[in-house]
Amino acid sequence: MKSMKLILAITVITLLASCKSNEKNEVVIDPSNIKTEGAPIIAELTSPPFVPKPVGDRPAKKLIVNLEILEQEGEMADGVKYMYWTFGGTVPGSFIRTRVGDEVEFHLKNHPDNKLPHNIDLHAVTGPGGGAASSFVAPGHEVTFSFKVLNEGLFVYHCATAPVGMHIANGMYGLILVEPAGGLPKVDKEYYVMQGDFYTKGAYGEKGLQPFDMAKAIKEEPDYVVFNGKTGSLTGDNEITAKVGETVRLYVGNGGPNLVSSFHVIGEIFDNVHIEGGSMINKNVQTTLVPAGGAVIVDFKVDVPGSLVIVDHSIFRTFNKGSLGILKVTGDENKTIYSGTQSDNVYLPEGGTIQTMPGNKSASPTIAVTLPERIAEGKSIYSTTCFACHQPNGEGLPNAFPPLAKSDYLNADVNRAIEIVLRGKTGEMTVNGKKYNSVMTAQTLTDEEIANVLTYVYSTWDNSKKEVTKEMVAKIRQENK
Ligand code: HEC
Ligand SMILES: [Cu+2]
Repeated sequence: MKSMKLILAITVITLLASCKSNEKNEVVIDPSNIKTEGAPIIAELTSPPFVPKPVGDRPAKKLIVNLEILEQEGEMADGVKYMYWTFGGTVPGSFIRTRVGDEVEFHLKNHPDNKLPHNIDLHAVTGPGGGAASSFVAPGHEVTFSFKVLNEGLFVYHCATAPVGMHIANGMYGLILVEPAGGLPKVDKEYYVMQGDFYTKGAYGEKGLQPFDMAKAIKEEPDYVVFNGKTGSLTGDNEITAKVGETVRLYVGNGGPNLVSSFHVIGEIFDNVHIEGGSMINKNVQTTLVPAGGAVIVDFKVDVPGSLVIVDHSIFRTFNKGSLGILKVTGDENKTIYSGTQSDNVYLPEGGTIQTMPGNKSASPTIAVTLPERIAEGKSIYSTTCFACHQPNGEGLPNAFPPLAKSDYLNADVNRAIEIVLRGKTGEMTVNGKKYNSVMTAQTLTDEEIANVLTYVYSTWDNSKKEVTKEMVAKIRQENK
């Protein structure tokens, strides 16, 4: 009996010695004293926009991370190729999910086909260079280092091999999440979104393999600002989804290398934001800053159906450089929360005159000769110029932008369509039985580009397959000057 008490007393004393009190006098366990339990486990790694399963209530463990560096060509935008350097074959790199107290045994492999040495700096690591000092690895080699996970939060990792800026600019970044003991509160959907800025020799949309442009990177003038490594990574077939009534958590990182992100979801309010990925929670936030080399965790409940648009609210980046994604919410309407349009009157702040879009000149020198080439060329013009209003599949937006898909108005008169793209259009029109009265800006495109984009539009979405030539456009440009 006596000896039992003694053992108990000793245990309590040792426990207290490894704990300390915070300001509120609650006992906090020093994470460096959390013991790992059971056999080591291999970390599940995922590609964006997905994240591994939550840690839940598993104890701290020895966690083995196997990450492979791959230098590989990918597509930044339609027809725009880029040589990405990646952690795990994607930009951003594989998502790593841990909990406080884990002992991570990190295996970093540099694929033998790669040209350069690399390393990794994990912002979740307490130690020189965040691991960079111990992880420098040549092509065809593997290095191993270990660290104890001490601080909870969402952390960026990145390559830190000279020239550091260039390795990051080529896509060498990702996120590592450290959950508290017991895990983060449960939500219905979780996604991984990471912003990055890219610097190419050619202008936005210019075709072909685009080399990295160091001068633009130093001036901090990116051609592309995108989520998950490329334009369109979160639109069309790649949209992320949720159902009405579900809670959604986004793990949002910013690889930079240069720009700070004003992260915003159009049509939502963040219920909770882990500011800068740490433990402080802000509530009811519209736009949150994500520093370069930083992250945030946001969550919100989706209450009504629709397409929520994920943007960097430095808004030219969104509409002209690619930082646009969609969270598609399906389910029943709730007219109390959102009524839909109750009345629609035309309001034209600039007096309704047609303006010209400042030269978003696609410097594309490609000369399309055959019909398939012209359609392909037209498609890329469409997806950089027209899609923002007429929508990716030509479906338009009710009361704002008429559809180009199966459009009776379009198919009825090709010369009128040319005229509209050439000079813009305002005034009432009826398309497929619905009235529109808005303004389309004149598009600063060459005769050839107009011919190609219209040929593309006519050849898709059940339209009349009419072919538009640059001579037809030139004639109209001459006629109604
Ligand atoms: C800034 C938004 C915007 C952009 C960009 C835009 N349009 Fe439009 N477009 C409109 C609006 C608004 C109308 C309806 C104008 C009106 O109500 O008078 C329209 C009408 C049209 C019409 C006639 C109506 C129909 O549905 O058939 C055609 C054809 C058309 N646009 C083609 C294009 C093409 C091709 C491009 C890209 C080169 C383009 N538009 C880019 C906003 C835009
Ligand atoms: Cu590198």
